[in-house]
Amino acid sequence: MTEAVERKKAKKKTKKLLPPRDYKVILHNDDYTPMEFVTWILESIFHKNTPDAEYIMLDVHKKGKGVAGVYTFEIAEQKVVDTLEAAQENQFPLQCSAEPV
Ligand code: TYC
Repeated sequence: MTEAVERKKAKKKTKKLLPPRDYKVILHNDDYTPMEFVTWILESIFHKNTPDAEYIMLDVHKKGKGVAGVYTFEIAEQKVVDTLEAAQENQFPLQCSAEPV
């Protein structure tokens, strides 16, 4: 076996560490979820004050979707679950998702 092949075989594979990625939590518009409920979700789950919550809700209503907040993967995932659970409990079709920034 050539020296080059030996070295390649022996070389320890080191996993490249990438910086942690942030995730946007996206709220999606629909025709049935009440505006007050979306505002309440933004206040209670995303810790927005009332004017910010109302602004984001109206932006989603007008544009189809919008960012509720930016978090680490685990926190973003939990916010999506909490939002979908609250919507289901209240029988609203509100949709929420997460995507990398
Ligand atoms: N479009 C809804 C209505 O008119 C309000 C709404 C806003 C629904 C934002 C979902 O993510 C949403 N009642």
